[in-house]
Amino acid sequence: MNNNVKTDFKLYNAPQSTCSQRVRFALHTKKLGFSEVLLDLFSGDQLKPEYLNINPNGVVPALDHNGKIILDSAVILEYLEDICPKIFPMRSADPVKAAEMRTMMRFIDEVPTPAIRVPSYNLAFLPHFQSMSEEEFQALADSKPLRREFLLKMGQTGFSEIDMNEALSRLKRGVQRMNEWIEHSGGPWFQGNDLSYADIAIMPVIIRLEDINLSHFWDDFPGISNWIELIKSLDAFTKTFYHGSLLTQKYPHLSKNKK
Ligand SMILES: N[C@@H](CCC(=O)N[C@@H](CS)C(=O)NCC(=O)O)C(=O)O
Repeated sequence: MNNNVKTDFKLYNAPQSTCSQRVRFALHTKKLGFSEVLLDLFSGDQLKPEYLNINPNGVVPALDHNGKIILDSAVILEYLEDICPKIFPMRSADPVKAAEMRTMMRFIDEVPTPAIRVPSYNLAFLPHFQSMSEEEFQALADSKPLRREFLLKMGQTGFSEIDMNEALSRLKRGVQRMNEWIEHSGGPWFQGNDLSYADIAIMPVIIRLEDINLSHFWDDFPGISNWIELIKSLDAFTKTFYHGSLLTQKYPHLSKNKK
């Protein structure tokens, strides 16, 4: 711990939220103690006025550091590096390498991260949305500052096969790009020998793919299997993915889809 940093961190997050998992992982890796406020996304805690005061986007995570609110998981990761650069650095001091890492993170947030929401929502939330009246569903969509159109596109019948195939194609492109990064750097991580925030940014997407039985996406990429084994061996991983953090642990009916 950097002696100048007071460890008063409060993380508003949700166990299965992939964006929250990024931040929990980084906090654990840097050994920054934190308290948690767990939100139930299913029952809409993220849309309550008291939380919207903290994060007007109505999504998790949000980090409260000594009363200062930091929003957006990718921003929070780099914030942690800025305030605590000495313990387990995960961003290179070389500006070119740091820029390369940020380019990877932009790609991750552009392509695979939004795509993983499509199968996740169809699997986890559809039965709940189907049980709502049309008015209730419209009201729920209207209450979401960031995801109104996403929810309306999904509708109460779920994302169409076209939408699902599009998402799966984006996820496959994410996996392919990840493989290129590992091959280009020589691995085991995206930038070589050191774990970076780019690895952390995609990690929850990969774990989700594995959880929903799509790990065959990297059958031809041993570098990715090795990357997964390595990340899972870290203490921060076990702490981040405590029981209940996987979608199939929260919604046991999904495990039936598992081979
Ligand atoms: N860009 C934001 C996205 C956050 C986000 O989408 N969070 C999801 C969980 S991973 C959420 O809170 N969803 C609640 C909802 O859609 O109502 C970040 O990375 O922090």
